[in-house]
Amino acid sequence: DNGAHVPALVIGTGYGGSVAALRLAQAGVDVHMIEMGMAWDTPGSDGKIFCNTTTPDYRAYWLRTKTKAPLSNFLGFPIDKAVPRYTGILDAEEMGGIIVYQGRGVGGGSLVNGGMAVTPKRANFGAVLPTVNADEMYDTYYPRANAGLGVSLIDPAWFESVDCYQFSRVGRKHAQRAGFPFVFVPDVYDWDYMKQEAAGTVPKSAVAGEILYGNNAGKKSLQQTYIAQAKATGKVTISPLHKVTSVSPASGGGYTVVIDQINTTGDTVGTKTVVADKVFFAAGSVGTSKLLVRLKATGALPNLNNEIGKGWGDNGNVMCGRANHMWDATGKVQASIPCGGIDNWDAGGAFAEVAPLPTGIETYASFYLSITKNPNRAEFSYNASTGGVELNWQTAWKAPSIAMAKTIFDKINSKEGTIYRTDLFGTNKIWGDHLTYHPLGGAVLDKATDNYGRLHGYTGLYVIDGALIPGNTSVNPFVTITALAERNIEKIIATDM
Ligand code: FAE
Repeated sequence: DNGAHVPALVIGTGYGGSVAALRLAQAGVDVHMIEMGMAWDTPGSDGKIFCNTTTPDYRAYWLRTKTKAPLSNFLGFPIDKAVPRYTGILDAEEMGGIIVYQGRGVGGGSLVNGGMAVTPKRANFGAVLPTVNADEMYDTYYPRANAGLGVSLIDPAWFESVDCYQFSRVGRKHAQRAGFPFVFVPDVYDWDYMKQEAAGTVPKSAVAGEILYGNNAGKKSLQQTYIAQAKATGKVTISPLHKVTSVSPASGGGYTVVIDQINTTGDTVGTKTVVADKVFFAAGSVGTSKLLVRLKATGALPNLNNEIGKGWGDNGNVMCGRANHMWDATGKVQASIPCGGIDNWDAGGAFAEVAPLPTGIETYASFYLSITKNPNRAEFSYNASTGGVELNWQTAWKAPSIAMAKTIFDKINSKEGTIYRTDLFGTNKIWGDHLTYHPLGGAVLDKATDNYGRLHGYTGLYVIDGALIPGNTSVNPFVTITALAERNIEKIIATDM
């Protein structure tokens, strides 16, 4: 409420924010979470909370009048269509040289993502978070994060037989014939539920292609895990459709936090001011970076250091499709949850997820999201004339990612006698090099903050989300974001609360 004084305020309800809220509440601290997106707990007129990937409606996009699907074209036809402007679930945020996809709502990215829950190989961890003790992470915090998130593996026997993973078995065959290891990728999807979907005994979600705009069943988003546990403590309050616009030192100690309340068309309908003893920035890599860069530049938090806004990367994301021969059909029905990847990280700098193309028709296409060791890093800066925060990433900076992904797919194509699809990202365009699903960095651990996320320059301000991670995790990022948050909040509770 306007004028309230709260012990701990968390900006954002994604992975970092949910971990912070749960652990603070368990330690007896009252927590208020502020979330600009919707609660996503009420069905629409079709009886469903979320819309399907193939039929995006008002619920699909964050304040857009036209959809912005990651795959823009199919067989020569543009896919995007008009939708009413609404505080929908997926934000396709255009940052100049890159579109950054992010989840909006209580649960953040966990609402829209594929649920792929991957712990980096131990040998690669030193490059991911060089100042963090790897023993502690692999002995304590990765296991804690995996347990908290509800991570598990597909039943390998079921994988071999079920129609909806034919695309993945074809992906495995092609990988292995070209000499690459295929690895199963753990997920937070409830695999027993998916078995029942495939058997036709429960309402279908993944098997009906739900992903990107939310899953109506089966996926354990943060709403079902960390946030459910946090609410059960009775010490956590969540305010959806509230957006933090300012944080600055309060005269009597603590921080004044200014919050806009918005409606479902994105208009501000009220402004509230609260004072918080501690503030946790968990607005995601882009959200946290944009806030901090603006607050430093405009004099609200002038003592933040010069590392603010730096060290941003795209986790090397790049997409492509391959056209298979007619004898390598990938299946009309494809589960929207990927379950396998091609690991060429050490030799070629690429880890490629075998991804579904849940179109409902046979496409004879194999589709991949590669995570690559792209070394390029961008920086956020404040534009005083527009009042906006910009990111200097350039599309051409994806060139190393394409070269790394080609170490896998050129070899597969030459072995199979196949070619790349050129119709998925435009006309005559092979590479989806215009986007990322995995924004990381902007307030890097041990640079903008100390080694536990305490922001330099201000006591009681913390970063606890993907902004801490310097641009790459070698695999999908949310398990690492969660594990790092578990590590940091434990230290913060022990020493600062
Ligand atoms: P995040 O989850 O983005 O949460 C930040 C929250 O803060 C959001 O709910 C925002 O609405 C909210 N917010 C922002 N600004 C404000 C403000 N000013 N005031 C109030 N609230 C605000 O942050 N990762 C994987 O590991 N495996 C996958 O399979 C995977 N698939 C993905 C698929 C898609 C389509 C997308 C978009 C992402 C995917 N990711 C995946 C990435 C993953 O979801 C992402 O790394 C995490 O969600 C980031 O967690 P954070 O806690 O940093």
